[in-house]
Parts: sequence; structure tokens; C-alpha cells
Amino acid sequence: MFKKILIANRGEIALRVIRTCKEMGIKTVAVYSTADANSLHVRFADEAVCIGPPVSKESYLKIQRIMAAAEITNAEAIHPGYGFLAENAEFSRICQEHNIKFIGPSPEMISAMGDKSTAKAHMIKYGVPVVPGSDGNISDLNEAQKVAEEIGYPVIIKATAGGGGRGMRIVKQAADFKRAFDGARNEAGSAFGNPEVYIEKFIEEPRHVEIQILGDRHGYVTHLGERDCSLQRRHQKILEEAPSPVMDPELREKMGQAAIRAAETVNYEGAGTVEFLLDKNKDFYFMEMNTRIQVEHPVTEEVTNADLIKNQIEIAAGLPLERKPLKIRGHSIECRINAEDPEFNFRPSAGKITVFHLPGGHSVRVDTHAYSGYVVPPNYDSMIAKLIVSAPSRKEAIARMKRALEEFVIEGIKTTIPYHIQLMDSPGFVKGEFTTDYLEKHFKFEPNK
Ligand code: MV4
Repeated sequence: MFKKILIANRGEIALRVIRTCKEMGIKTVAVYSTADANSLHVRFADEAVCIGPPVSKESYLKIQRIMAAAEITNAEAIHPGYGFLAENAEFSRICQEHNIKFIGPSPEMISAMGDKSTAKAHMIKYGVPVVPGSDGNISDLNEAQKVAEEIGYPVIIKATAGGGGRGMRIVKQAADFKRAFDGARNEAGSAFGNPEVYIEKFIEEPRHVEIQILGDRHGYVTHLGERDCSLQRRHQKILEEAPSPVMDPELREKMGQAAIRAAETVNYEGAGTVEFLLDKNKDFYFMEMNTRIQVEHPVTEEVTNADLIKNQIEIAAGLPLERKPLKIRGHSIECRINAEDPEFNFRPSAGKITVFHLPGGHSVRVDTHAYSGYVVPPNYDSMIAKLIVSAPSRKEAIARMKRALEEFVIEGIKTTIPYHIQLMDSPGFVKGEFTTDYLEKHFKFEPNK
């Protein structure tokens, strides 16, 4: 096992990794920008190295500085968390070249799954269901229009290098195609340095259901059930839960086996997530594969009893996964608490937290790096806490979440807590009847309620 791990991240996920390392008897190295000098991940790590100024490009994204920090502290492995360098193939390769274990997949795997057309072609080859669409990327407008006609409108144009909805266009009718195609290619070109796009049938009002998988170096791949991540705003997840309210054991088995197949055929090593779109008829389609630990991993931990960070570290050290049948117990919900003002279109609300009182009690978990007196810097992601609850049933989990949200006191900045409190009473959410457009089309936050 590793004696020392460097965490190439900040905030709650850096703290999350440090906690598991401590429990495993592994020493930790934090890296931090000058904006994070007073952050808890710096305080709780055994050692800390300042790697630059607040702007991410000069600190958390600066590969040479992170490698230098690993070398001077003799770290044997690097955990990248999520975001920043977690899905950067070059970083994974540089770690390899320096004999530092990257706790995540190989550079080849990151590249293969990061390119959406390549990933989709792989899934087709191994019988994982995908949305009908073009055979790979299309750069010629006339050819693209022909394919769109064949598929039938509405269609969706997606950037192969895409993510977060950038370089993506929904096209309802042929008359709008040229504009959308040019727009998608331009946006993809400037956002990712790659203008290539592909075309798919647009699935209307789907759910976003993803399967957590783990693969070890010995060729064994298993899944830990699903998370329902349909509740999003502008491609930002707001609330996630496990299990999905629409899942049954048969569908879970089918989707789980599809995810395992997707990963097995590439000898996937580490923790990963296979995202699916689930339509009204409960047909599911591969969307993309994430080769990192995800923000919403705790809801899976709560219903399966796993420690996914421990799994990642053991897999990276070459240990075999324990082979045991999947057991899902109860229900878990995560609310993302962001430093944003829901009264003003979720505008960022950085600054000093004057009062920070955590909820507690039965089956309440809070993953956060914030505390009373903490200053939320304006430079990074606005998420300051994840409130995770579990209970025997979904109904009890919602009641517990509402109670915990009401206990949570954060003063000095605006947060999304009031938004979540109202969501707990929203009829569609309570019934478990919601799709990816629920928050933007069917739920309205009322500021003065
Ligand atoms: C789709 C889709 C409908 N049909 N693909 C959004 C981000 C990117 N990962 C893929 N996305 C979508 N792909 C087809 N063929 C709808 C979306 C989509 C979406 C997916 C999951 C969660 C929220 C979403 C919000 C808007 C669009």
C-alpha cells in the first residue's frame, strides 16, 4: 500500500480523500493556491505545498507545479479528485513517466472516453445500446443534413470533445439545421479546440441515470447500482439520489450489465461512471463515461456501504476487488449547497461565512470544507457543501432532508438551501416523477415563501 498520497484538488473532495487516507494509515500532502491558504484541506493534511496564485490555470491546473510538489514530498501516488486535472490524459501520462501512481485510469482510457464519438463507437462494437445517429463525426453540412433527415427530427448535434452541454444544439426542424450545425462547430472549436460533431435522434424528456462501476487490475469489473441525476439546471446537477425512483431490479440488472460490458471490454481500472439516458418506455441509451470519482458518489456509498475512495486507492495499489453480491439498502439523497443566490438567477455569492451551523442527527452526512469564518473565494466552483441523508424509504429520506436543510444555518453569503427546502415539497419531486427539464420547466422557486 502507498505510504503517502498527494491530493491534486481543493475543497470538499480534497478533504474527502484526506479522511479516507487517514483511516487507511496513509500520509497526505495537500496542494493549495494562495486563495486557499486557510482552507481545511490544508489544515487536515500532514503536509501542504503552495502551488501558485488563485487563478486555477496557475495553480490547480499547473501540472509541473503539482509534480514538483509530489517530488519534494516523496508522494507515491496522486489523487486528482474531480474537475481540474481528473480527466486530463496528459497529466495521467506525466504521472506514469515520473513513476507516480495516478489514482485513476491510464492516459489511453481517458482519451478514448473523453472523445464522445470514439466512446460511442466502442459501445456499439460491444453491444451497449446507444441513441441512433450518425456513424461517427460529420464535418460536411450537406451530408449532415441528409443524416438528420434519415434519423428524423428532432435531432441533437453534439461536440465529440464536448461536456457540460457546450457545443450542443437541439434542432427541431430542417430549416434550423444549418445555423445549429455551424453554431455547434464554432462553439466546440473555441471551447475545446476541436470542432468535430456528431448527430443523434433527440430523446425528449429523458431521465439521467448513471451506473457506478469499479474495475481492478485483475480484469474484474462490478457495478454498485445507479444514481438518478435528472435534477439539473443548465447542465449543473442540483440534487442526486440512489436508487432511482423509476428503477426496478430487472432494469438495474440490464443497465448494470451494459455498464460492466462497457468497462470490461477496455480493461477499465478504477472507479468510473457510465451515464445513460432513460426514456419514457424505460429504454436506455449510453451517453458518456466519466473516468473520475464524481461529486455525487456519496449517495452510492450510503446505499451500498462502500467507501469509493478506499476502493480507488486499493485498485491503484493493485489489490483485487472483493467479489460479493450487490446489496442496496434504503434510499439516499444529496443536495448540493452552492454559494449562489437563487433569488437572482443563481448569481455567485462569494465572501465571508459569518455563521456556519451544520445539521446532524440520524443518518445525516455533510461533506464540506467550509466553517464559521471561512471566506468563499470567487475563483472556483460555487459548491460549498453536500448535504447527504439516508433513510429506509424515499419518503423518509425526503422528510429527513427537509429537516436537515432547515437545521443548516449559513450566514454572511447567499446559498441554495432555501431552493432545496422548497424542492422537498414540489409535487413532481415528491412523486419521483421528473425528467431532465423538471427544474427549468416545472419547478419555480418562490423567493418570499
Ligand atoms: C441528449 C439528450 C437527448 N437526446 N442526447 C446533455 C449533456 C450531454 N452530456 C448530453 N446531454 C443530452 N444528450 C440525446 N440523443 C438530452 C441531453 C440533455 C441532458 C442530459 C442529461 C441531463 C440533463 C440534460 C439537459 C439537457 C439536455
